[in-house]
Amino acid sequence: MTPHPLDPLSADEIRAAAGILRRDRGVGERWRFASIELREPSKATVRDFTAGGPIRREAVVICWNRDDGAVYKALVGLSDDRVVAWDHQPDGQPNMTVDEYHECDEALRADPRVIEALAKRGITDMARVLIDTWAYGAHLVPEQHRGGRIGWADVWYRSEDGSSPYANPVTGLHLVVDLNRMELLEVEDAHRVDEPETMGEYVPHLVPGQTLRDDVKPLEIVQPEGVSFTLDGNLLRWQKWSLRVGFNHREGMVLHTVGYDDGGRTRPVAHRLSFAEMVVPYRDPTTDHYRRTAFDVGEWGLGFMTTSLELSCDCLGEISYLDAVMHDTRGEPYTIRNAICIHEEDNAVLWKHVDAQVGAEVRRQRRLVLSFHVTVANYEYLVYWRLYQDGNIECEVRATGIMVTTHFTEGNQPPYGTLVDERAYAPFHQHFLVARLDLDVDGDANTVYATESEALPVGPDNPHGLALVQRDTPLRTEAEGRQDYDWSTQRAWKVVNEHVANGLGTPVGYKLVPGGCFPPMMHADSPVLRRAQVIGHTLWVTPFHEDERWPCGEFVVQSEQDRGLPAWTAQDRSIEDIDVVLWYVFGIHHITRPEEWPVMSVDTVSFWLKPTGFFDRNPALDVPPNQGHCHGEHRSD
Ligand SMILES: [Cu+2]
Repeated sequence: MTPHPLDPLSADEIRAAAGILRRDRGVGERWRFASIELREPSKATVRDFTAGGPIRREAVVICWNRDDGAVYKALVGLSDDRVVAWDHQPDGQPNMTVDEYHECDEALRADPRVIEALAKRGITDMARVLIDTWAYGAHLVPEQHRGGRIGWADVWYRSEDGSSPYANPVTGLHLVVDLNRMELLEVEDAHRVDEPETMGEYVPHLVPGQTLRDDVKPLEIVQPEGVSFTLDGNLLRWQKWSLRVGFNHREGMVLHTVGYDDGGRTRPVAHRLSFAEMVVPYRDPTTDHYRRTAFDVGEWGLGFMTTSLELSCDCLGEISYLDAVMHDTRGEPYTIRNAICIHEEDNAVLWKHVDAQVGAEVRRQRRLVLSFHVTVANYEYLVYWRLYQDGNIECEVRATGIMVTTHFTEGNQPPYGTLVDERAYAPFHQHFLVARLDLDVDGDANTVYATESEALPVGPDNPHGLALVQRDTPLRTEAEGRQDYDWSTQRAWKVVNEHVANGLGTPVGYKLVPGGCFPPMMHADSPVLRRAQVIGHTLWVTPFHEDERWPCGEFVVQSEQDRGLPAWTAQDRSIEDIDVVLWYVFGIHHITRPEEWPVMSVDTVSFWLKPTGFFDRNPALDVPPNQGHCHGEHRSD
């Protein structure tokens, strides 16, 4: 493999970054490392890099001292073994960590007050109890604990060993904990509900009377001559596409330098594609749920939450995997085996026409899929980026896992969810995902246009009222860049390079075709919306700035207000003919269903990036026919 400046940090580099801070900044035993990641090289460095050239490696580290709560952000020079910057962060709580989650569960299960509260409910086997710690907004932290690193927790229990904890919520019992001292601060024993007879198990031997279907025959994917892509380190090439695969603790998989080969020249499409935030507000104001707003990217990190993928289960066929290197709060690296799956899929027909003389001319569509899966407590998110032979890029997210449920007493079902089991409802909630799309369409001087259809009024030129025209409106400033989906005009957004024309003489572009967008449906003064103003619009556009990465702010744990997009865009900078970043908000408005219990089949949403005048004609004309009779010349009659 050829090293590249965009390669994620190795285990040795992570260890070195932590070691340099321990040595030079007195980072001791009572400290935790929240994150250690590559400081990505500038665009110019990436553009000018040639294989074998010198590489300067730097790590960005967030760490804090548990004794006084002081948070620091460091830039560590790995190439020259020194601390380049060491900045105190007075108003930030770092991301939640895996170590805290486990330590908190253990500490609270051993606490006499928790044991007592559970005993009152008839639960005495503490080995079957799971305590799920959540972060929350500053406005919800009890007054007397403000300023600390505070979590709140739900309690769940397994009815037998190996059964699902999420099958059995301990309704009405919540804990507030100081995460730096690992100390229980409050036991909120709000109310008790007599346990209903629910069935929340999904593992076959735990489902009463479960027999599995016996009519599912094997379906295998075979590629006898191997795959059509190559992977050199993190450089991936497939069907004229090329890109670099990155990975970090917060965004999980990142796609860098996505380009398409056009007549021997790699034309840039995107500099960087990733998920920059996910906001999941539960829309249930009752005691059990009013704190439940997750920021799965900013609080927990899609990288930290990534799980290993298994052949023939998660991905079918000829698979290449990439591992990911993460770290614990002591700065010790560990490897997530098979974190990213790369493979080709057949996707039915690409194009087809049947002509009376020639017969059928058909091409199969093939796509290259890069995916990773995360598990955040009860929920799974499966992320798929797909490249197509005709220049399309599709980003799909599937949500699965186990819904949060709560029990209620007969006749008292809250209206904020759906009945899914006996006296058990699953609260409504929303999953807002923010895709950060740093597009570079044939270079970085781009302008975004809102592109909309307009039906013209009836008139002499339009006697039947049929005339439809397309209006393209340039978005010139950040204020204009705040856009909402409009069903009535089929609004989409086109990223155009005015300096490059296609063979037809029109400027080249890529269109963001929206999908899965929905409004926040939240009062303007809602403290949740104040922390996540990004969800107030479908699209935001900013001029590229390397420090502008997190739409709800760098530190979202216990945040009061959004210090990301609303703060940056308040400058109302020009976004015309410049290196632009698109922030696309989509996701799932999750109105829960009985069929999603006790385990939820995937709920799928996606959006597309489609070449729009980027090519002169269909770039997939040259896709060869499959063997078989899908090609006119093979006609037998
Ligand atoms: Cu959901």
